[in-house]
Amino acid sequence: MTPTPQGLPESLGLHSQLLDLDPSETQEWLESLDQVVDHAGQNRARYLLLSILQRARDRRVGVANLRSTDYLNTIAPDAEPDFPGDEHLEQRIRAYNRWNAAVMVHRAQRPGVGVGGHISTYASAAALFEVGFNHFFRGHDAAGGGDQIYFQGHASPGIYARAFLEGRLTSDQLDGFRQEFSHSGAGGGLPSYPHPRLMPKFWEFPTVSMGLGPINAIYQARFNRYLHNRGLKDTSRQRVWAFLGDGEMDEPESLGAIGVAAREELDNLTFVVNCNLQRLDGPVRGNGKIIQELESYFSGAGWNVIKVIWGREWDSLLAADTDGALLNLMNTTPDGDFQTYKAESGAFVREQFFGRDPRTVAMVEHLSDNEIWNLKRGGHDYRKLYAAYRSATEHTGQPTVILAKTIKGWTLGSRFEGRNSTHQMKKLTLDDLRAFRDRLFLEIPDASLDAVKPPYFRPSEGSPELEYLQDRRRALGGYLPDRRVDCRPLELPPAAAYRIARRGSGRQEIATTMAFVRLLKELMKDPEIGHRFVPIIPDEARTFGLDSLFPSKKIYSPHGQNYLSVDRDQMLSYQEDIHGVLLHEGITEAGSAASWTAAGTSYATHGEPMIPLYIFYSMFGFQRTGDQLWAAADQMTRGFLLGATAGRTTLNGEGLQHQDGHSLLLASTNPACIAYDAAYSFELAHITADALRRMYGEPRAGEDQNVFYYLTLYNEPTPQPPEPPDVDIPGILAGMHRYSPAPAREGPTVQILAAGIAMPWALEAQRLLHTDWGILADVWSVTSWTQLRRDALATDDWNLAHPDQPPRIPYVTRRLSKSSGPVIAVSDWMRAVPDQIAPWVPGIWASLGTDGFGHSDTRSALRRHFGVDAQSIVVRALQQLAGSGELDSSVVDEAQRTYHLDTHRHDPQQ
Ligand SMILES: Cc1ncc(C[n+]2csc(CCOP(=O)(O)OP(=O)(O)O)c2C)c(N)n1
Ligand SMILES: [Mg+2]
Repeated sequence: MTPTPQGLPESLGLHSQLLDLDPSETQEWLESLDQVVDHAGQNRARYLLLSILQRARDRRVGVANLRSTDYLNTIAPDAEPDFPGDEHLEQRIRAYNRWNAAVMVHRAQRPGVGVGGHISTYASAAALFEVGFNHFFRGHDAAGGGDQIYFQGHASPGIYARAFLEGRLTSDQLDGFRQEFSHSGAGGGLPSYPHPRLMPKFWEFPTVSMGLGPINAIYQARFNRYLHNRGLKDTSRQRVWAFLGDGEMDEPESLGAIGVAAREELDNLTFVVNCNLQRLDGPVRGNGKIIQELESYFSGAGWNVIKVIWGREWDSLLAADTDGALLNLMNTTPDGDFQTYKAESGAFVREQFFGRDPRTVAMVEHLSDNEIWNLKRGGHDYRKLYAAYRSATEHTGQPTVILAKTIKGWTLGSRFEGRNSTHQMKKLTLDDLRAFRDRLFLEIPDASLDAVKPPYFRPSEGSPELEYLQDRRRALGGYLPDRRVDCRPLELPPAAAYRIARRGSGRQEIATTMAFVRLLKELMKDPEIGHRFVPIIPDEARTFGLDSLFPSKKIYSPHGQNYLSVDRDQMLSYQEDIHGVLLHEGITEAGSAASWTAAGTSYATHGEPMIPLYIFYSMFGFQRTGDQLWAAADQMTRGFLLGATAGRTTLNGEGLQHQDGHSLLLASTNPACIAYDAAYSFELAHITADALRRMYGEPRAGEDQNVFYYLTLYNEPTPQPPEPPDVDIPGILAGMHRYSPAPAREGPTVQILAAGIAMPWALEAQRLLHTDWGILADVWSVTSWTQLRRDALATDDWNLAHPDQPPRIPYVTRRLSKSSGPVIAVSDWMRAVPDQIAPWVPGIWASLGTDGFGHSDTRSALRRHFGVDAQSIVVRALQQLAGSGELDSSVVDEAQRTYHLDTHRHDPQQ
């Protein structure tokens, strides 16, 4: 170290402000180190320092861990446990799976079908999965409940292949891979990837959108703890496994939540990263080392890291590496080279890898090229993997990541192994097939190696391999994946729970957000299901009034509250508790969406229906985490999404990035999402009651229970009217009800369709039309444009399919056909939201909306800017009447001038 001006060693920040209590002792230690370096060399010095660090760690001396270690297996050979299985039989089983997985994809590529699939990923991951299937993954029947396994999505052929060996899928079904409709054979086809919605008795966790598997697995493990800590279910024996790609780790979602897992000490979580060094196009880190990089990230975040880099063949070489020459090569060779070696030959590895140092050349002199070629990677060595999994499952206090080095396309032959194109290759030539069969030692005669339809291989029933495989799964609690839904309908809250919401707020002005929170508080008191509500909040509890739940429900924290809370004396103090109910996620919409998914699938995963309510700035929901919500739909999540601060003009002052005029449009694209845009508290009451009935009550024929609800909530306080005595509840649920009819008399009439916060504008327009222009108007509250559209689409489809029967009429058409006059729709959303129903609206249609970016200003200024305020509605209605000849067009001009709209016109989209 270079001395500083004061004569002290430069600290590199390691101990910059620590006092040296005994400088001469320090000096002695430093000199001893110098001596070792001078006389025994840097390698020896390094070894000694690492040993001292290890001892310091064992003795609990508070020194930071190294963030990366040598490019070696974490578990030393002499620390590996005995392997308890039958290695030979397991190797045979693996060979059958490898073959069937590849053949299945190959056959799906047959002429006339050509739907392909992925071969090389499973080929690299087979041992990673199989050591789990044979020794670790606990099925649903295991004592204490089973494990939850997130399989790498595009490795699905291998999972199907195993289910085939287990006798759960037929060869006919394998032939239906990626042909869900066109394959009419017994059992139909198989979806490409893990899609619970498409294969609901098999797949549990959708994973194929890269990055969502890792984050969802973390929050699943955390939710298991939550259930446990709240005393709802003993999940102490259940483990979450996530199998991930090394390329996949580039997704922000993959690494973005690893801190949560460490902070909450999720030792019920194991990540296994398949480090084949390749992604789709080429190397993951050609110039670097992905395993080392991931090691630093994970260990820096507080995970237990286990590297499985080298197979057992390397052990004796490393044992002979007295001066660290081999280690040096391992440490310094970039991944791009490691990839290339495995696409070449033993001679190439001798020359290009070992050949870089005369000492390593000598180390492998006694090995033939073939033997060098046979120096395997750790991720293909069953015993090394077993040791890693065992260590991970026994480790406490931290989640574990296993970084396993493999070869993409392993055993598929030189056209596949390590090639950049391997990810996209879907077919084997006859030569490939022959070589592959020989490599796997399969008893398939040459004659049956058909180039288009090579046979699947399944040993006879009763063979030692099948017996072994079945025994192992029996001992571990049954087959996986296996999605089961085993829960009874819930007893729903009585009508009384909704009384306050239906009564309105009297003269008090409250936003619908507050109205909903009040309703939620009532529902959470319900003795039957109150405890099942799981509010999920990314740091906006105070904005939405949910802080009122802090004292009674408390914020979940596995560590309780180990500090003196600053606001402990206040009514709504921030209270963390191990039994807390609220999931306060911090500022992470991605984490919240993952939590919501875990809670909303608890009815299946745990047989414990939970009712998650995730409340967020509506702008940061579908727009920011739309793909997660899509995956949640695949996983058949049930629950509530609450899009608070909805609308482009209602969130006071915030402007472009916050004001949401389009999330309802995005929500409409998710088929599992039922979206409502309620105006009033009483509407919310009926919608919520029906949502609970549908998702958690007795199933009804023809109604999918696997849906979730998106309710928009506004933050503008208005008086919440009481429910009208003759309220049209079916209308509220179907998507529209006539809230304020025109007085029963003759005269030009318009139909105003308004939604959410636009209702007060519409009612004001109704008044102005009448008082200023003598025009009548019916005002409808449209609670769901999307549900009206879906009904209309379904009706059209039915009519197309039943030409011989009287056509059915869509709900929206039916409701409006009895009313007279042009129709004008208005909402705080872009016009495409109401325009969803335009094709089915009888008569003249016009919509007003908030197209364009949001701006910062007062609500009234913004509404004028977008042309959606009461006066704008009036002018548009008059224009429609003029257009249909019911009014002179001069009235429109006059109205524009009266309301000063003539000077205000410009295109808000500019
Ligand atoms: C979000 C997302 N982006 C892109 C893809 C397309 N894709 C499928 S597999 C793949 C490469 C995966 O590489 P890696 O994670 O290393 O897995 P490997 O096949 O190498 O095991 C890509 C980019 C995807 N499935 N999801
Ligand atoms: Mg990869």
